[in-house]
Amino acid sequence: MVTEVLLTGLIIRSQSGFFTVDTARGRLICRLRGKLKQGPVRGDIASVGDRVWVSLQVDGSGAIEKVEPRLRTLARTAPGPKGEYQQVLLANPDQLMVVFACAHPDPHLRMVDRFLVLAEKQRIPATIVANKADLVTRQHAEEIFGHYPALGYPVIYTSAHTGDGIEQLRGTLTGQISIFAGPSGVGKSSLLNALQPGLSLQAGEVNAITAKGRHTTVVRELFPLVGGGYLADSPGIRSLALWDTQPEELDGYFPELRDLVDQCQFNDCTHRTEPGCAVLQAVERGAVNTERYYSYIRMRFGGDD
Ligand SMILES: Nc1nc2c(ncn2[C@@H]2O[C@H](COP(=O)(O)OP(=O)(O)OP(=O)(O)O)[C@@H](O)[C@H]2O)c(=O)[nH]1
Ligand SMILES: [Mg+2]
Ligand SMILES: [Zn+2]
Repeated sequence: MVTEVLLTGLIIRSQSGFFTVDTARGRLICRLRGKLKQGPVRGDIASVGDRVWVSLQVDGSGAIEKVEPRLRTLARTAPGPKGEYQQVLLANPDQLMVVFACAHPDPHLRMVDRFLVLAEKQRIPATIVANKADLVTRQHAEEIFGHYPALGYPVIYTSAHTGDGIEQLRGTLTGQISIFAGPSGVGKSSLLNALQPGLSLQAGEVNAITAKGRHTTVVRELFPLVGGGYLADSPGIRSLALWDTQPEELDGYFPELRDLVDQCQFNDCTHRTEPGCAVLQAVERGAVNTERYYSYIRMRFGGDD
């Protein structure tokens, strides 16, 4: 009887059914064992960021025998032919780096807040990267992003051009599995390159795929960082729909509202016109940021972003 040698590893690349797995014995190109594909498939079985067990094959490749349960998942639930399907954007991210530019393009705070809600929903810690800080004064940048740290979202002001803030960014990324997400043109790939020259060339291979006419981002590759940890780039996202979020859930995804809503006079309060609304009172006395309040209302009741 042959005892199989099993290695643990991390999927760092996925392409057309082939997975590159980082193991203690180097990188292995692996395929998924057929047995893993049996049964009803409700989502991606293996994806970049998954921790897996791999058996060595005689030809030097590997076979993925087992996928560890995910600690967290950056995913979207999409309607599919056989019901809902969980499309994994990145498995096991430690943090979501929400990248926006201080200018060019001007930051769209409703969109920043959508990313933060997505992070809250999936229980992924989020940090805001305010890039292109060279284009505005620090005071102006802080007028835009200054209210976020108090909500639990650190802000790192960076410039991929001058190098400002890059060391701080590097410190936050080291040892973690992180992903850059944000609109197009804000400098995600430039930051990657500023952090580790050469990476952004490869990052050009990252694809956006189209599902049901909407663009979404699937991470195809995690880049190992020299100081430890991994970083994923992603193509710019034009709009961020929160497919499977119920309006009432939103209260829980705004840290500054979470505890307030219980104090509203009516327990079905919509926080728009009701008397005795603790949220409106907090907005009036300046305890809740007006922009954040409007983001909440837009997300809950719709309206143009
Ligand atoms: N002034 C200034 N320009 C920057 C900075 N970072 C990036 N840029 C410029 O902004 C443009 C877009 O940069 P990218 O790195 O391609 O932006 P991206 O976020 O990767 O865009 P997508 O891949 O389309 O999502 C390029 O012309 C960069 O040179 C910065 O810190 N300051
Ligand atoms: Mg890019
Ligand atoms: Zn209320």
